[in-house]
Amino acid sequence: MTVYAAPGQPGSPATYASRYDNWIGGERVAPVEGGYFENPSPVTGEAFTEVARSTAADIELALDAAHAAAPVWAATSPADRALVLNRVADRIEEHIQELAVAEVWDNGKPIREMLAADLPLTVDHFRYFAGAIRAQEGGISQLDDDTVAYHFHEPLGVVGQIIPWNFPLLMATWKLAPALAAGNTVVLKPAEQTPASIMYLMDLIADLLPPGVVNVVNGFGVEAGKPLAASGRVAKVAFTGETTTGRLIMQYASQHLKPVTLELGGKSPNIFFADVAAATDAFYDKALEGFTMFALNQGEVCTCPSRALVQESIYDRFLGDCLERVRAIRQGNPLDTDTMVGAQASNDQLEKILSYIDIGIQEGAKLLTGGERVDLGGSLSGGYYVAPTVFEGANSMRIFQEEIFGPVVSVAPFHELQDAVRIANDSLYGLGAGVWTRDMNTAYRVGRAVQAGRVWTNCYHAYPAHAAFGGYKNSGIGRENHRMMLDHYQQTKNLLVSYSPNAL
Ligand code: TXE
Repeated sequence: MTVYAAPGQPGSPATYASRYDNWIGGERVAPVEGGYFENPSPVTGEAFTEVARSTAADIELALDAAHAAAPVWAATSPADRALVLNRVADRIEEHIQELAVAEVWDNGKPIREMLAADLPLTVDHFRYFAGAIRAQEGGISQLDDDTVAYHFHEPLGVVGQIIPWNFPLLMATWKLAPALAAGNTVVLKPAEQTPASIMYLMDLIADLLPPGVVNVVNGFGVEAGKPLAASGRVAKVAFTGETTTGRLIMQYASQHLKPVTLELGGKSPNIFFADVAAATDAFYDKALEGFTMFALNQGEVCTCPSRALVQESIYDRFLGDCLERVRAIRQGNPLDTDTMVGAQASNDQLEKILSYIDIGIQEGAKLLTGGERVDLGGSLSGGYYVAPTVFEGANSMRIFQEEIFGPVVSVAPFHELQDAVRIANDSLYGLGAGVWTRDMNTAYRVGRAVQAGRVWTNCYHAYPAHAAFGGYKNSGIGRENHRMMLDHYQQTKNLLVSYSPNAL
């Protein structure tokens, strides 16, 4: 067990400044209207820094810088762009503990996840797109003996990116790496709940990026996010957040006919077939672990497996074993490497989760464990901690239908494969799903029938850079990760050439 010291404390690898401005044109730029807002740490509930509260004027400044940098960056060779991305990856890797502590303090998540997942994935993502852009090829179609169609990839230009607070550094990376690799310059708006670790990163990589290639403007959704998404000076808007906000983003972008990619909410089903109980102990154990994944990152994951469907013949035994496993989850100081579940990212989110727990109880769901705010005592008393919570109920209930975005899972039994698929698809969302079975025929049939962009089979919450990620239905438009993501950040130029010496 290691307990890292909080930023600024003796022995801590990280130190936050007391104030963060915007990052525009390769330097810190104060907000035009001079406003700042306080940024609390979810670990303690205490403010630790203040951050620029930007408006449309700051977005314009950032767009000026991004446009000034765009022609040079677009003309930079893929090999040289890849070099920059690889250097960014190396720098993050060199400062992994520092960034881990910084983000834990800003977001509340456990440090072991930062060290084992978020940051290694961040590093790998930059490296993956550095490789992908070098390997990208255009296409040539021979239309007849004299006529050839060439297809070239071109950057879109300046893109706007708006991200949420659940994985601040990783979400910034999912957006930045493909956009930069493809030759675009960026104006990025972090979530107002977690701006600090991204500003920390910008300081760390300042010398690696040509000025204006990445610009970060802080602030609130309507004040700073809307002018970015609505601007006629962005060629595309990429957004991750709530489904209702995604609808607004699409409306804003439609004014200038700009393409959007939207990664939105989810209510992902995790389906356990009876044969997991007859499998080896190791596999059964893995399935139990798969059930507990609803609490990973405090449930603040768009693919949180927040509905568990268990085949009725193993229901009692499996659920009993799952509950034992859930009660053993270690919740505590997020800076302690033994902690598995930390703090919710904001007080608003804490209250939203608690209100859904009330809704579940009122609509007659059975609370099997958890269901309360946790007071960890001492300096952590003001932090935003919620106990991992398991409800039993029916899929028609609000706690099965609406995104809670907390460590809450709602469980129901199913009879046979068709029931599992029907219940799984009885949702407005379609982002992720899980299937647990030793029968690969069942896994395949369920995997193809469930309406979700990603279906994990006998695993969950893996996010490799080279697997496509994105939603069906109300969970979004477009994909992230995988080299196909480059297409979302590029324009296709077709040259259709006749080499015929003859007149038409
Ligand atoms: O999301 P928002 P919030 C879900 C989750 C959560 C709920 C609310 O259920 O409880 O959404 O979270 C910016 N124009 N998810 O309110 O508002 C905002 O500043 C332009 C799921 O934080 O969508 C932030 O940067 N931008 C999700 C970003 O949008 C606007 C992750 C996300 O904030 C804007 C987060 C506007 N009008 C929340 N309004 C996931 N799928 O991963 C807000 N923003």
